[in-house]
Amino acid sequence: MIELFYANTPNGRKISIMLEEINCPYKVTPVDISNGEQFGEKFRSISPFSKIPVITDHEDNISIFESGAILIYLGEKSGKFYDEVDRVSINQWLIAQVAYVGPLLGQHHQFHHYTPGKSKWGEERYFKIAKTIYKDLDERLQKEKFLAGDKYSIADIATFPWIARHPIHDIGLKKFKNLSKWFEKISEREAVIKGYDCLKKGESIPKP
Ligand SMILES: N[C@@H](CCC(=O)N[C@@H](CS)C(=O)NCC(=O)O)C(=O)O
Repeated sequence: MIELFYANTPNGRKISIMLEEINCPYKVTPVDISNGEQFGEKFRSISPFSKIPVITDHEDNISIFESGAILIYLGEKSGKFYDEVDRVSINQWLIAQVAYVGPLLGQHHQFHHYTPGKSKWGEERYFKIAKTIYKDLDERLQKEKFLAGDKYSIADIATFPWIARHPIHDIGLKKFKNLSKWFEKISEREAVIKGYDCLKKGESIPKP
């Protein structure tokens, strides 16, 4: 049994989607990050930077923080979506997501969506970067079916919930034909639909 410490954010959803994809029994423990629950002593003992997601694998008595490390752990444990022969490619696209795509789109959320008018510089800078990310992902998906190649992998699972925030990006996902097609294809997967709404609140994936 895996316990997932979760909030319904892109980083949280990466893991609920993966757990559904590998058909792993799991329990969701919500962490109310808008009310500071992540700073509690007990949670910090498994999450030194006070961030979700974290998992505790009660079978192996281990807790793991950082979404990329969790996806690798679950990929290795299940033998799914992290094929050994494709690992160099999967690792590149996974690390690009956790180190670049996620954090930079996150800044775009902050300046453009949550605090408009606060910093023109920040709004312009991260809007431009967000558009470049869409363009670069679109170019990659023109060449390959999925980010790491011809197979759906943890790199796609990591990137998908960030693109699912497209309505607040204000870029127009539809304009990016390949990215949009990739997004729609993944949106249709049963595990993705279930994992996206793992709190069973009726949250649905926004269409392009
Ligand atoms: N690099 C981390 C980032 C995790 C992260 O930023 N989590 C956010 C929610 S999406 C969080 O817990 N924020 C609470 C806070 O910053 O206080 C990962 O990929 O797991």
